[in-house]
Amino acid sequence: MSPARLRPGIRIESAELRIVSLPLLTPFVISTGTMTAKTFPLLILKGEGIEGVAEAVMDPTPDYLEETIPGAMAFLREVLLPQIVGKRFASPYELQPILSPWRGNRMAKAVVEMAFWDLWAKSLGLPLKAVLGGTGDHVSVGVSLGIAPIETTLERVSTAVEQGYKRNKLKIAQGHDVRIVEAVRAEFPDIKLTVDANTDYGLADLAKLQALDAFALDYIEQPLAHDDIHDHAKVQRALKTAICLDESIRSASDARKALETGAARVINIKVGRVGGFAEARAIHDTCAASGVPVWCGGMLESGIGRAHNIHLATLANFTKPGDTSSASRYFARDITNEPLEASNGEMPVPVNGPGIGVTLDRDYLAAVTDHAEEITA
Ligand code: OSB
Ligand code: MG
Repeated sequence: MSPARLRPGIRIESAELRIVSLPLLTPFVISTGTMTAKTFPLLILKGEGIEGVAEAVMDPTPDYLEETIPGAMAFLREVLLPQIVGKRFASPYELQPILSPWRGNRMAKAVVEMAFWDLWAKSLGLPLKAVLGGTGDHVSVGVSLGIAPIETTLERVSTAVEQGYKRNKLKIAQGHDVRIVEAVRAEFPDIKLTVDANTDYGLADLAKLQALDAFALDYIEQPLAHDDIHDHAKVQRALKTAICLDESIRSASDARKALETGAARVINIKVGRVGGFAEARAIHDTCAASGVPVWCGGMLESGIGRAHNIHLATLANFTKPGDTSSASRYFARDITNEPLEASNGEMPVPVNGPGIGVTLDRDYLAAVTDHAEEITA
């Protein structure tokens, strides 16, 4: 028997690449800017009569990290997808020789790798969590609350607490930090509370960050620059509160450096930011080996990206509540047929079929697609 018959793999016949735009119910404000719509590339890999789906998390402009949708679309269309369409892969790991030689562009690589994980799990008839090595039917989630006036923030926290969310994360920025945290803590003395600065501070702001030590925060997320680890270690040494790194962690090697230098005591894992599930799991394992908890971040994804996040968050060391709250907090209507709604702070793992366990609402997808193309062999 030829090796091809022993491990036939999946031949990728074609790739459908779209740009989708979903209006947000409420503008989402963070230190780097305001989002009024969620615009994202959607990739559908087709082979053996099955479809694997994933969404990419780069922004239209380089706001969160360096990648952009126009750059990613060109890289996917002209470089990555022509390298995989028409070829066979027996597992997602066989994509690595194609993906890893290219510098950076982790979000673009991730969307290809994630769509193939979904395709592969479906070909095996297994839920994505099973091939990733996760267990359980629910994951704990909290909310991420954009920058808003104090009264609005207090109302939003109150709603999230009533709904049973397991943690409230307040977006902060220069001039919008201690007062808002103080007001929320005064009204909610016992809730699990965190802040996310999305890189708005510098070493010169140490006193402002130290002032946050008074509010029993679970962690302060990404206070310093998106590409910094070294200075976070300096700040962490001067704080009681744990630092959680988001933007700064692009790989397992970054996570190792952050843990070795003491730059963080918690890590936020976003599968898109780190280039896919293989790297996300490597970071998870690196942190687990050091006794450092992780949690699953979010990028206001549609039901497709949320489903990927939820399956990932079933891995054992995701011990802190993630950001994958109910889709209905962001969108009037989602592109998936299955509603992804948390109840009492627990998000059910979607299991409508193998793979990611959600299916595309093709009619609504057509209505919210700005651009669509097909890459064939
Ligand atoms: O830093 O976690 C972040 C959204 C856009 C860009 C960066 C971040 C976020 C969130 C979103 O906090 C959380 C969610 O998906 O609900
Ligand atoms: Mg963050």
